Amino acid sequence: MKNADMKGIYSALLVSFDENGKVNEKGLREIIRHNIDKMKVDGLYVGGSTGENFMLSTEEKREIFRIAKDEAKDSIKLIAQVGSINVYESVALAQYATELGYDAISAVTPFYYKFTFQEIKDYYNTIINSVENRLIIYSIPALTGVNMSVAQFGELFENEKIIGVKFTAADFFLLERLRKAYPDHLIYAGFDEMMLPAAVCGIDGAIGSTFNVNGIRARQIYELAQAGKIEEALKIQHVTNDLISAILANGLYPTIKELLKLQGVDAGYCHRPMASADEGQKAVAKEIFDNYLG
Ligand code: NGF
Repeated sequence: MKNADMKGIYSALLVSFDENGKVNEKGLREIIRHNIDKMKVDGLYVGGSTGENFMLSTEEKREIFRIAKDEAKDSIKLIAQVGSINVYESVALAQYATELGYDAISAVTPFYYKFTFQEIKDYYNTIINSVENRLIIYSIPALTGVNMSVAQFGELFENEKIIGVKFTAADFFLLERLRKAYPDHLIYAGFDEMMLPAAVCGIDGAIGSTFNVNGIRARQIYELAQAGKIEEALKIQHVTNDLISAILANGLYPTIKELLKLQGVDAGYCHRPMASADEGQKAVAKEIFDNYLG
């Protein structure tokens, strides 16, 4: 397969902010080190939903790309999510990430306005044709409202620099159809709680928020599924989903940040308007940690 170097388990990187919403560089570096040294991920997806990216200024996005590359260097793969409904911002960020040496860029489907498929295609070709790099489509219909068909993915893949998709959806029929139609394109699972069924469909890797704290189990599920050991993989998916259910019920990103703090990582605050964990959520996070991660 082309681009096989990009296969694997990627944490969707969390970002540590201070109380005023500024990037906490020391904390961000600690989160990156935790992912590399403890979670043993193959790569990081920088600037995604988990990075609270869509609440940030262009300068802050650049700062995060710079810090992540500086901390990780070439030890793991790095994907920069540059998508924005301002395509000129996306181009500038794609150019910056490419200059920094990112292994690939990714862009969320443009959202909020109901863009036509031709507009979406123009967006992706404009971004990737502005750089010497490769691009992974970020498809997350539940948050963007953008649903693309097998044929439309194929039209985007006509550009050889568009090498795959981060598939954050529960539509396993579509996932199977994409796998069959485009065996040479990368497909990453985006929902951590559905990694096993996605792995059975033949994904090339996964990108997830919960891997920041549960990366070891994520790899086990992926590798066991690839080895055909589905029952063993399912047992680990069950524990993983007990953990993910508890995290989701307590608030996704605030809880993952608290779980990192319980391991000595300065994961900081969430970026307003997203609220950080209150005392009740912190207490529940401690229980979650003791039950599943301690
Ligand atoms: O957080 C979301 C939003 N999805 C992530 C992941 O797809 C996000 C997923 O890991 C991501 O990769 C990014 O930061 O851009 C979920 O948090 C997890 O499966 C729990 O539902 O839906």
